[in-house]
Amino acid sequence: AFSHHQNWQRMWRNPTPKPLYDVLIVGGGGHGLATAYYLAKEFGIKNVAVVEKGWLGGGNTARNTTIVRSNYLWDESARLYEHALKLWEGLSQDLNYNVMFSQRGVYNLCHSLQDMRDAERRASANRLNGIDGEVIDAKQLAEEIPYLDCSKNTRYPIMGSTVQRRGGVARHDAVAWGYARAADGAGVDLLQNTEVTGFRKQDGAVIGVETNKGFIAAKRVGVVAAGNSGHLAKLAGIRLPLESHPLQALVSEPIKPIIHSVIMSNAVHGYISQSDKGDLVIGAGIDSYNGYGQRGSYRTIEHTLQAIVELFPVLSRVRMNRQWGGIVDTTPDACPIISKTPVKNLYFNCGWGTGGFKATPGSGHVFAASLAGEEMHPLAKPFAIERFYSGALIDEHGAAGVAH
Ligand code: FAD
Ligand code: PYC
Repeated sequence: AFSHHQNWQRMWRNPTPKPLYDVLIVGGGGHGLATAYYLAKEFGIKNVAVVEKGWLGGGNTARNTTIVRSNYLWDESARLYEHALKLWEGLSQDLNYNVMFSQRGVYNLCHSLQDMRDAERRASANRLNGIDGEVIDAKQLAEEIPYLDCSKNTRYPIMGSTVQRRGGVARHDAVAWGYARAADGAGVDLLQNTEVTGFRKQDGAVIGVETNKGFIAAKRVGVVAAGNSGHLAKLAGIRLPLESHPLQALVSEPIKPIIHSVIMSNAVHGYISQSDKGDLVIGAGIDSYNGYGQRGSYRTIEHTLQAIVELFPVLSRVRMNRQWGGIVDTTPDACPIISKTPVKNLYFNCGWGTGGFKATPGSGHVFAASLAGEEMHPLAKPFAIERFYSGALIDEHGAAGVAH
């Protein structure tokens, strides 16, 4: 069957590391690759390497459920995620790679009067920031999502929902591959199977990284390692307010199109969309313990599926095909850290927790700008580590897709 699949071109080179880079990115997930791409493309810094301990896009980028939206409550985060959403809207063209961004709408269901009040507040805050947001009642919801149980006979009856119609889903692997190919084309070295094991410092500044393949010197180092960020910070002699938790997802056998949007409920605690292939893509909350194993516990799977069947009783007989986990790095205020550190020339971009896929283009763009200049990008400034000392936290627990 594959006999005619010959002479395929490599998507990117497999280069030998140079002795010195202007910028070295630790972590070849979507955020790291996007950072490298924008450094080369927009900020003219082409002597860049991405160092990845495994394969490109094999971390949370490959493990997430691909929900993209920008309906965050507070100005700081709404602006950052909206910056990302605008980049999503032109990303396939920009990368010349189909990332299958599908703006099919994201619904956040309300099951109580307080949910409805919170929904009104968030949608209003979104609109004040120029972000689309609506609140609809259960009658309209039932018309828009016919198989959703909007009856009064459920344990937690649905009263209404927010909807961000520009939200949706994308193809996660394609995002990593598209950025990787474009970064490589712009001259970035993508160094796979290269694990950072330490940071070399001189006079309080980082001067490069120790890896399983030897030392690589760099003028600036940006760490974008998601669930492993706390560990890397420790190697650099820094403590970050991060906890690493498993977050699971699962997909069903493929079925005919039945769910045309993304539906999330923080009350019954589950969310669902349907991939173009027909699989139902399902998830819920983090596993509560800390850990680095990329799997989770059965209790969480059972809880998740209870929630999905509560929302869509019609799915009760659908069989699940696969389940997996990623390791998410959560912060006390459910917001990322995009920051310089006490070590000169060492930057961290982490703490995206359960919700960083949607931010991939925006995170990469603002991080690249910050690494290229002396000042952090204005959209990144509120997310500095200093907020945990000053108390200027940005509490986005309410807008986080999954509770943690
Ligand atoms: P990653 O893709 O994890 O990349 C980090 C990379 O760093 C990895 O490839 C890792 O191998 C590498 N690395 C680590 N340590 C080292 C080292 N020492 N040396 C070299 N390389 C190293 N977000 C959403 O917005 N929407 C969703 O629907 C959503 N669903 C999710 C569902 C699940 C099950 C999970 C686990 C996460 C979900 N997320 C979602 C969160 C999202 O996946 C992440 O926030 C985002 O993908 C983080 O991207 P990243 O590039 O920073 O991390
Ligand atoms: O942040 O929207 C989100 C999300 C959904 C599922 C996991 N994270």
